[in-house]
Amino acid sequence: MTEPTLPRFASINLADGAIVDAAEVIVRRLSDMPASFHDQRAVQALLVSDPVLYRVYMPRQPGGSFGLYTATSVIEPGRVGDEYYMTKGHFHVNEGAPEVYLTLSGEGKLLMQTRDGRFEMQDMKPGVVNLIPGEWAHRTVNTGETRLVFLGVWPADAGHDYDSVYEQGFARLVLATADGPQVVPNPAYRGR
Ligand code: S6P
Ligand code: ZN
Repeated sequence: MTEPTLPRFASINLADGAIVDAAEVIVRRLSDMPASFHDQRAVQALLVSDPVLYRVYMPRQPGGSFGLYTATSVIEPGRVGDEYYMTKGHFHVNEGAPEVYLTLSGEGKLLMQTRDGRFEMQDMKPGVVNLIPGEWAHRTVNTGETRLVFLGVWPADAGHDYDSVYEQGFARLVLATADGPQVVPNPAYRGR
C-alpha cells in the first residue's frame, strides 16, 4: 500500500493577501509583459521604474500528488497610461482543467476568452466566486484603488499556455475613464 498524501493547510495574511511562509512567490513586473498593454509610449515611460504589477504566492503543498494547486494573486493598484494593472493571462494547456477564484479584497474584472473567439467578463469583489471552465483563457484586472487579492484553485495537471495570449492579446481592453472603468474592443487583438 502506498502512503496517503498528508493533509496540509496554509494561512493567508488578509491584510495584504500574502500566504504566510510561502514556498514560492512569483513577482511580475512591467518588463515581464510590456506588449500586454496598448499604450506603448506609456510602457516605455514606466519601464524606467519597472513597477511590480502583481505577485503570486504559492503555499507549501504536495502539488501533483495532491491533485490541486492553490495560490493567492495580489495585483497592485495602478495604470499603464489609461490601462489598469492586470495579469499576463493564460490558457490552461489541459482544456479539461477548470479554475475557481475567490476574491478576498479589492475590486476588478475577470476577462475570459476561448480560442474560437468567444468573450466573457465577470466582476470580482470580496465574496465573489468565479468559475472558469477549462477552455477559457483568463486575465484579471485591478480596477480599484487598493490591491486586488484573490485565491485560485486549479488542477495540478492544468499546465499554462502564456504564449497564445501574449501573441494574440485579449479581445477587450479595460480602460480608466472619468466615468470609471470602460471595456472596449482591443484594436490590436489578433485572435479570431
Ligand atoms: C493559475 C491561476 C492564477 C494565476 C495568477 C497570475 O492557473 O490562474 O494563480 O497564475 O493570477 O496570472 P498569470 O496569468 O500571470 O498566471
Ligand atoms: Zn489559470
